[in-house]
Amino acid sequence: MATGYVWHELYGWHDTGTSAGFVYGNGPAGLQPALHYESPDSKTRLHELVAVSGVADGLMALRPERATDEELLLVHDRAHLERVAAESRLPKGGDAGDGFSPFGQGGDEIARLSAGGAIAATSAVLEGRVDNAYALVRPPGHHALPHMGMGFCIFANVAVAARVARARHGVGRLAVVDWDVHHGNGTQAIFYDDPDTLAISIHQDNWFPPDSGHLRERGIGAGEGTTLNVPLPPGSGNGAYLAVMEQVVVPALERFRPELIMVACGFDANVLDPLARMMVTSTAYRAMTGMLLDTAATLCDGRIVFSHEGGYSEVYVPFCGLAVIETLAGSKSSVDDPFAGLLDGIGGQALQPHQAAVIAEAAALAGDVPPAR
Ligand code: 3YP
Ligand code: ZN
Repeated sequence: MATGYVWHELYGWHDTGTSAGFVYGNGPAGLQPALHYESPDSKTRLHELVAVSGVADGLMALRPERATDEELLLVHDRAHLERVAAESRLPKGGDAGDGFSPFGQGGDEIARLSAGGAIAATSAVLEGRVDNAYALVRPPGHHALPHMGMGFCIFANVAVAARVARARHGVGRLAVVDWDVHHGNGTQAIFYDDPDTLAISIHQDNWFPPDSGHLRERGIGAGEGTTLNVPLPPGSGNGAYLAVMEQVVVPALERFRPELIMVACGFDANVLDPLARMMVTSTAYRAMTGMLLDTAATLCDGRIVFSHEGGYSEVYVPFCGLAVIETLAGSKSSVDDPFAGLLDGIGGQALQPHQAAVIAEAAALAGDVPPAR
């Protein structure tokens, strides 16, 4: 068998247009339009590096299909679907809800293809056609809420695929590990009262969305204890992220014993990212992936699915992504990360005391994750 890999050319054609970074441009107001931060480059260049490195030769290409109404309605309400569809027919497209989530004409179909990519990867893993899978999808999904898109996200790719896994493949307990640098608020909200979904998010403390992703947000009702947030201080690097994996994520997974692990795999905690202030390099992304693979092997027959989220350094995301995909495939290409030699050694990469304090608090909460019965 092999590692499944989802890509579609239309992911690179999702049109976020021009913006002043992430706010809409407005010349007279002083907001000179530039390329939107969520541009194709970090994703197309990762896809091209996967090909050029030869890693693609060992992967099983999975072709996505557009998520259907039936699939999207497992998470979203009909009004959201109708609004996106209507704006997607306009000559210049529209916005999925919060003013931070633009799309061009036809954006509905591309967003459906993105959710469909997460579904294709998940189905291939659950049907045993591949060992594990990476869905290099765009637009991202982890901020999207049932009634609206948010933070560059239109549909909740991972949550939709999770619900499809339940509905179609009989998956019961599943875990989502979100290491995008922003809080996975959409995933959290969707599964907040669900005792069968463990939603873990590691993110930069109180960045986006504002006032979201605190340690105290732990789920509600029957879902109490199945939401776990790790809000790291800005400046956290490889040492902090590896400590989170060791002390929080892996122990929480071992208690919860999911039948499937899904990873909301953003790369915007990387040291060169313009939309966050963390310092992770490909070295830690490789190690974190290895830890999750080992955990999946122990807990759930290796069933693990990665779905791409944010990450905006067009030069560095490809090397971080390659490290993850190589690890999934159990191989190492001849292409080395040329930045790691320098960036692994910069000041602050080791775990700092103020980071360890937050991690210790989260580790205590991980000890309260409801164990599998
Ligand atoms: C959305 C608007 C300001 C920050 C931006 C974050 C998008 C992202 O990468 N989310 O994971
Ligand atoms: Zn992000």
